Amino acid sequence: MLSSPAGTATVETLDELYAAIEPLSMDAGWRRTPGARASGTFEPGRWRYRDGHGALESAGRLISPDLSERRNILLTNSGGPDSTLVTLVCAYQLVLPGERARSHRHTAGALRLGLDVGAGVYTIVDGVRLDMHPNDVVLTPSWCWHGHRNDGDQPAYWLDYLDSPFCRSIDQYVFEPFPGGYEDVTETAITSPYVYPWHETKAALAAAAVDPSGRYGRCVVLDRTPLDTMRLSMHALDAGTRTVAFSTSANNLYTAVEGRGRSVIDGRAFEWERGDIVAAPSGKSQYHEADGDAVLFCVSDEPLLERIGLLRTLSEEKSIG
Ligand code: 1HN
Repeated sequence: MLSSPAGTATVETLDELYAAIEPLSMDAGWRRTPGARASGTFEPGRWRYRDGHGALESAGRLISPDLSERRNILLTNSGGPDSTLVTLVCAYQLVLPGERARSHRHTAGALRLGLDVGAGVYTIVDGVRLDMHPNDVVLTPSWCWHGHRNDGDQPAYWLDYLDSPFCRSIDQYVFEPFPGGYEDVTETAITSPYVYPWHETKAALAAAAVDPSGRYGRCVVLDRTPLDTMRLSMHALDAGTRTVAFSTSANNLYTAVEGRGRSVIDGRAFEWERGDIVAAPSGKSQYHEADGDAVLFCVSDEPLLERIGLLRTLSEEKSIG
């Protein structure tokens, strides 16, 4: 027989029951409205590179990576202050000429897209120097050591994408500083499974056929080194293209790499140009319009949802309830 020292079996009213179980860190399930914690708290949004660039110019005068680990500006959403979408966070980062940002590693997987990056800018991943150029995508998969350096004479601006909000949500965000702070370069890679150079992506886009669903333009998936949590793809939209609207349970971050246009997310139009980010939260309808020839980079949490059996893609007519 279980005994009930706190008197939970003997109370006479519901209020007494609530009072009796509260100090036990328990609550009555029926006090919560069914569905009240359903998803849908993340807002569609758009962040401008010119705003991120301006903030980083100021940050460049006010803070150094020695003090801050990283000089970055996070793109936040009212759905969660530390994330851009529920599983993903995006940030603009600046490394000034001559600067280095310490090496560290974390369980979160990360990648970068070069924006304004001159010569002599690189990330050191597990001792390997990976040079970054504009529009290159450079991976630092989960638990790889990584630090950044700018040996050139131009400020380097890029975008970071991480799955850290997902890792935190399942209590799996572990962070470790590199012993001594700075990892030495032991090897310089000409090519690397972690780098998608823009000249290769551009050539692949030029050769790609328009996807028959009309949702993605001419699409190239960057999957030489597939990540467990993020799917990366580049989408070339020829001038005047309007993609076919769809909604998906995946969370999608679109970055304008080239050109101008707009994305319509859940009926809201967000204009974009190079370096701008548009966030399409799970379940929201989405399509894009390109004014001139344009390229969009998409970072999606599709592989994560696929693995747990929750990836659903719906056409425009239906919506995810
Ligand atoms: C991080 O480690 C980097 O290593 C960039 O460059 C952005 C945003 C949130 C958490 C960790 C980097 C980050 C980050």
